Amino acid sequence: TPEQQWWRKSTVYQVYPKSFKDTTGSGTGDIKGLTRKLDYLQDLGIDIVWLQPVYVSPQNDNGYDVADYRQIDPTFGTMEDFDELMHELKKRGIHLMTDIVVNHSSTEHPWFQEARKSKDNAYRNYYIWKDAAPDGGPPNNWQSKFGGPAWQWEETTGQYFLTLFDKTQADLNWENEQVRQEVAGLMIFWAEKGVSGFRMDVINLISKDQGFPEDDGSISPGDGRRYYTDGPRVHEYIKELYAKVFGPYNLVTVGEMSSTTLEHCIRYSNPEEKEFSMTFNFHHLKVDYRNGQKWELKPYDFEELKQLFTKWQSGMQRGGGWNALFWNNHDQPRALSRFADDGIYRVESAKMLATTLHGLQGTPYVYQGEEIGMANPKWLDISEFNDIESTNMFKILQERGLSADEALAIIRERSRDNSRTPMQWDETANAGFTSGTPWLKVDESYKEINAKAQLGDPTSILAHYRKLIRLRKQEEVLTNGRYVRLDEAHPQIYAYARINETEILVVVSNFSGEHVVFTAAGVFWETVKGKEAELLIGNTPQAPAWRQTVELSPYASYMWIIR
Ligand code: TEU
Repeated sequence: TPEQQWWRKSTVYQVYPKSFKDTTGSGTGDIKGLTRKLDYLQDLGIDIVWLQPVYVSPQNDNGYDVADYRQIDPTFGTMEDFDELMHELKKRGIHLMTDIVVNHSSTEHPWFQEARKSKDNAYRNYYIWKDAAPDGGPPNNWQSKFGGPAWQWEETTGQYFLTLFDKTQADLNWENEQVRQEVAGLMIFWAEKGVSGFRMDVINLISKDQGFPEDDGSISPGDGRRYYTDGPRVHEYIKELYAKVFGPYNLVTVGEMSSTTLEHCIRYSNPEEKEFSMTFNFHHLKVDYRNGQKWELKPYDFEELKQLFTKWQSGMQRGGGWNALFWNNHDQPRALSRFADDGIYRVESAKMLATTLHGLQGTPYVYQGEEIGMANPKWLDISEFNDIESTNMFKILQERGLSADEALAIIRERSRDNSRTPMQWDETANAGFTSGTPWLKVDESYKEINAKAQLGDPTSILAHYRKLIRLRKQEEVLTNGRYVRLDEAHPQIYAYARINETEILVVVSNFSGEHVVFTAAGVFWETVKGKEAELLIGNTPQAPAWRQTVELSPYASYMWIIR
């Protein structure tokens, strides 16, 4: 029912706590820092905060290596700080969505510390252990997503254990009913504390083909993902979590689906399936991967981008699924630098990308800094980077024969650090993020790109996001309008409509630095010609009048509604 699905009109703000706001001078963000900034988020008008992991962790993967699922890591503060955050959020009518990372745990988790002691330890089968291959090597040729083999040798018991990510992130064995009970228990712990929902990390990887077959290299050597992505029992496991936790606590849940399919995402997010509220998929963020490989560059394919948006909008509507809409997150370079212009047309570009995304069907996610137009830092030395994936790949790319400069050029484009530079609050030292030395350099742009400079400015990127978030609540057609693509493979323009019984909403965006002309196709124009169109939001001082041909200046973007 609409009340149960309140989050279909919501906007989620993603907080990467390590880089959000530091109140202790440690150089690392903390929970108190987020609490201090809730008025800023309330002013923006967001409904849900997605707080990324703040649990006990050795921080090898910035908190996605959890060593205690029920304790706050001292780096981020205390459980009292968390309770204060909950209280302050509730006062402002803002919901909290926490991050649940249960495809794997840290090897420092007590479960793993026990499991590694002996083959008959009570916790042994919380993880995935295999004997060495006859040659003594790993059980199969699967590669980790961070580079290198996906198996680690454990000396004491003489077996390998599976690590799809970092070698200190041991995959949990979901075949083991005890593991599933533990996961339900830890989620209930946080649900009892009052969280309104969860983001579930790579949750579509939890069911592995129990034969652990050798990969045939048809995607890339040792890829292996077909043997654990959207696996045999994944929907069964999620339905179990729904029955035990999501349903009883009426939670809003989003699954991060790595390398997934439209068909599975319909099953994961159609309410009748009783699995997730919505899903993240990443296909639109691979249109600049040469040969589908993250670490091979190519200019992004604009037509492919528009086809993917169209496939997922139309497909999920037909199937009754629900998209989590996003350009940015902590694993991706900033979209402003990647798909538009972070130079002279930075402001128009940021607004254009925002309008283009927020006009679609789904729940939009705003990643910290996106709302003020933060862009990729332009670092020149590998020592400035910090992320485990980037530092691993810098070595691996050179082992593949690239020079250090060639490898660095790729890292600069693709590193997850691009989106992890500290939030730029104001023009004071370290952008007001910390009074200490930031764990990752603050980008030089903070003197002119910061929240304070935009708060009172109605022409700012921040004001544009505030307005889009409000429109989602005001305009029903943004929630239930049927999606129709309007541009026929135009090289610079993306245009679409959202149509319901009473209104037609139109979004036209110029993804280029050129002046272009959009012409609404005959059939569509037949349905709207002669009707008044009201401009809901634009990114230029004057918007062109609504007619069949519309001139667009560089990165111009308009949303009209015909009632
Ligand atoms: O990301 C999983 C995932 O899909 C990423 O590894 C993504 O494939 C890659 O970064 C893009 O090339 C989640 C978290 O968002 C990420 O921060 C963690 O590192 C990862 O899982 C392991 O927990």
